[in-house]
Amino acid sequence: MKDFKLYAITGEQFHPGRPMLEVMEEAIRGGCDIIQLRDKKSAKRDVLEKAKALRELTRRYGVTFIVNDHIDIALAVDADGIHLGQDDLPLADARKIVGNKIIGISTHAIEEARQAEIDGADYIGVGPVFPTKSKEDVVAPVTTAYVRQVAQEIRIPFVAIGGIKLHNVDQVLEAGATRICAISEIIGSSDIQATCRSFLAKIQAASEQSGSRPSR
Ligand code: TZP
Ligand code: MG
Repeated sequence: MKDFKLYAITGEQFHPGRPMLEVMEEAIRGGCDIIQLRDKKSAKRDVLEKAKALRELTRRYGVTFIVNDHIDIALAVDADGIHLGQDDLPLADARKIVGNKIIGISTHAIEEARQAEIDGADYIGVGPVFPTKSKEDVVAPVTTAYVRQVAQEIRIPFVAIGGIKLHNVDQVLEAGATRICAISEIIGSSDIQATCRSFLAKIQAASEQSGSRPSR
């Protein structure tokens, strides 16, 4: 898959009165290079319409587009991939349906990360790193200790998620994350582009730091 640095997920509760498409375009203009449609509330046909619109937007900007949960919608709009949780369709079965599209898997413990890697996930989500209100039935925070463990052991791309804000992202980067995902901090921002650029500057600075550290 095309690599990425900053991952934004939709969450319309964070921008009341502002159209989702406009908000996600701001995130892209700020430098987000992967976008996920995550909508647990709307009727399926409405999710489909949003997916069509986001597909058009992301294609225009050359940004990767992922659909959460709905494999059929991902196929219908020719999204680049799907994102699945531990309780969704198993990866091996999803792979039979989506072929070589991207499959991302949420993980909350190293055993889940190892399994996702063995099963052929294209990337994994690692979180929630910190407490978050953006997800219902969320598991306890995995802390930066889990981020560190994944960074040391897992070879496929991973993205840290959950409660990540500009004020705490440095801890996540210090633990070894090189890709960051956020919902509320990005799309709930009054200046989405500036927030994205600040995240990217921190990601870039951390990568230069780790590159200049003498290797043992
Ligand atoms: N999966 C793990 S935490 C989370 C998801 C979808 C929510 C992240 O949202 P926020 O607002 O960045 O904490
Ligand atoms: Mg799911």
